[in-house]
Amino acid sequence: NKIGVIFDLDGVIVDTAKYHYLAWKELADDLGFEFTEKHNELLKGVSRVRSLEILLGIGNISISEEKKQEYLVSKNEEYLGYITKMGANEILPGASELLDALDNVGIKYVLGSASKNAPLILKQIGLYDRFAGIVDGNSVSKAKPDPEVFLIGAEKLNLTPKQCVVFEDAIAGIEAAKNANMISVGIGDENTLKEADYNFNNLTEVPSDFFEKLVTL
Ligand code: B16
Ligand code: MG
Repeated sequence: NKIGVIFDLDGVIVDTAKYHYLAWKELADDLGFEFTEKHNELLKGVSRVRSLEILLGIGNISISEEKKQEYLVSKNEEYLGYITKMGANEILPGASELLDALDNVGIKYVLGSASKNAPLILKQIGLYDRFAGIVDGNSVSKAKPDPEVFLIGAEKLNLTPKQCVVFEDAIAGIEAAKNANMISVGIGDENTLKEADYNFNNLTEVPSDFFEKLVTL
């Protein structure tokens, strides 16, 4: 009985949601409507294209496909301005320690993120080489809650879905893990992520014998 781990990126390893927020807010400002941090919650774990659609819905704005493409590019350029300034100090509490613990017991892990910028972010924070594989927004055709991203992750781990443990902060991500038939761990508010098999407020709370216990289940 072997297990492997699939980590979501934003909200689990780093908090890039705050940079997504700033970049989307810039666009909303230009378009002349208010975009709050509460609105931003709706974009967590959701693809870039879908995020734009939700944002435009909030502003009650309809625009051409061409304009949409333009906004997707400008938002990402703005976002990259923040991302390229990131460093290892932005790794969320408990993440490095958890990866160390997995390395020590020989449990492999891959990334399963909706972000097309995931490789860049991992390089910025110095964790890129640690992962056995990276599945990001460039490698999937269907967004979470579709299980595709995690199923490709299982292939990279050479494991069956039931042997995979997914760490996620978004409802759509927990749903995707369930749809993939994997063990799901919700990181963040327990009430929001109540569908998860296990819940922790953050990675520092994951007990040191967590994986050991899973293997013997
Ligand atoms: P990008 P995750 C997701 O990352 C973010 O939570 C979501 O807000 C974002 O829209 C999505 O990545 C796409 O990001 O614009 O960089 O391709 O949580 O799946 O790691
Ligand atoms: Mg996330």
